[in-house]
Amino acid sequence: GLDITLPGRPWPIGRIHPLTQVTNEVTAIFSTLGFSVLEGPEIEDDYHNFEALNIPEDHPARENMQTFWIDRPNEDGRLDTLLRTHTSPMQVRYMEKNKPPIRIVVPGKVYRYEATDATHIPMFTQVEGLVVDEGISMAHLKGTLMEFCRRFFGANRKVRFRCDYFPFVEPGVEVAVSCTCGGKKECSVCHGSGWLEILGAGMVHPRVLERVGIDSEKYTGFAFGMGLERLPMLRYGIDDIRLFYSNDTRFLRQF
Ligand code: TYR
Repeated sequence: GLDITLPGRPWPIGRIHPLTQVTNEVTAIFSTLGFSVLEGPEIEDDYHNFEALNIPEDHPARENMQTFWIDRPNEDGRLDTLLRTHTSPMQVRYMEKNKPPIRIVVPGKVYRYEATDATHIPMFTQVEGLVVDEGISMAHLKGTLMEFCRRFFGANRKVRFRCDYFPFVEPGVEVAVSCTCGGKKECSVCHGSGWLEILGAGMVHPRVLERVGIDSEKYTGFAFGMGLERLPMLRYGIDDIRLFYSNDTRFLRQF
């Protein structure tokens, strides 16, 4: 007979990966601020990843971006194809095809040839942002990024702007948010500094604009690039970046 009191069989259901959740959350915040969301290629060329971003062949900034080159020489016998080391090449690709006003965010994977440890992995995720229009100033950069931090982390965190250097911006800044521990030595998230760096940013260098044919006398812009893994690490106190890529369901189930 049919026993209608038998419980149903449970279906194993998946869930959304914490990094996908954070990507969606970040892009949703920027959408409400008027940004469009798009993606770009992970296989890039030297021109878009470096040259057009004001990082010429012998520039020391290349050393900070240990590159995975693809073993396929161009007509000149030189290696030209690589796995993008940051999402910034999408600034160039977008500006090649679109003229101001520009307001975009670009999430995606990036690759660096580095030894693996609790805070470094050879593939990680960034979100790039770019705004170009008439009259864009550092005040727009600050206001936009402060508002992002407020919405993502809540109103109780402090936000710190400090000078930093990136060849494709001038001036350049680094943004950090205060750690919830208040700066305890034994904190596994900030290691006692009380601050967590989440992104690099700055006013787009006039040379970057000119190279894509945008008049840098008429238009100015700001850009930023944030490390996406850092956001949930800071928010939840996750102390090992490798957890995001090891597919341990005991970890993933918690989000
Ligand atoms: N691309 C930089 C990096 O990966 C981050 C960055 C992005 C800095 C945009 C400034 C900027 O305008 O380190």
